[in-house]
Amino acid sequence: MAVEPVVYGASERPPRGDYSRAQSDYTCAQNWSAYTEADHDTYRRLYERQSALLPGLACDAFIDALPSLGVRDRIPRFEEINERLKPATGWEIVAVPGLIPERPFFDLLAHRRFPVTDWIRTPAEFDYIVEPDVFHDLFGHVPLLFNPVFADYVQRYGAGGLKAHDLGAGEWLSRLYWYTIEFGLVRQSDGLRAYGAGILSSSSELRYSVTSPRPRRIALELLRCMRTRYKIDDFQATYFVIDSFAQLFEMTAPDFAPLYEAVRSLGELPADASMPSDSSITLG
Ligand code: HBI
Ligand code: FE
Repeated sequence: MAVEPVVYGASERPPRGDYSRAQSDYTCAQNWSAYTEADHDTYRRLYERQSALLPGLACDAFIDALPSLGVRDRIPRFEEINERLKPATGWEIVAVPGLIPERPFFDLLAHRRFPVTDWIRTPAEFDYIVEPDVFHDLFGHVPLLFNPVFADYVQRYGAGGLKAHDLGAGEWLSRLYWYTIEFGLVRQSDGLRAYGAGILSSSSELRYSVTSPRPRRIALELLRCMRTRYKIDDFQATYFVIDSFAQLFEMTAPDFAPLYEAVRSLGELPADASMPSDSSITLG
């Protein structure tokens, strides 16, 4: 799943999805009865194919949490998931018509409300869709919100995003989102595994990200990550690797303002950059 987190002004037309039904915080109702049999069938087939690919490629925490989504043969009702998610980590999922502007996005995360696109791709888009749909968001993002440490990281990320936005550093913080929450890898005792939603919901990038010798894999370092542009329409050229969600959470404890100054003065790097200070992670 390669999707450019769209950061657009309020004046530009939002992408796919009818935003007139959204409230001022961009949330809308999940009109579950509007899904067609074809929609439910698409979800079921995507879930079936993707869940079969997980062993040895997805991180243990994701595999353990996936059953928390509940039904797998149709698109779940969001309130059914929230009945389990709220008591688990204080999070709830809210329906949105699609990608939303940066600030409201950060604000939702900061308040433990994860925006889940409510429409699903057409059967013709089964293998590839540009923007996140309900399968990407539910299957890719929601299971790890049941993991307390990761759930705390996402909330802290949202709070940091609000500050970043006000400092004009939203784009740099969106790189941290991209290289962790969307395309992050974690080193387990039995090898590299994916935890990023963009990888976990992709039938092709999942295997590629943890087995291909082509991409760079480097230990996550915040400044390096925030300097590094990402690719939106292809597999990542670089994957950033953590040792645990606890490490990720601790790394993001300090105030980011000094980091933004460093990004500003050092400038950005291409997605396939290789720096002498990189700590490369080898396969196997
Ligand atoms: N909106 N619905 C939705 N989902 C996202 O993942 C998302 C978004 N808007 C902006 C965005 N992601 C990125 O720019 C974040 O890095 C802020
Ligand atoms: Fe996503």
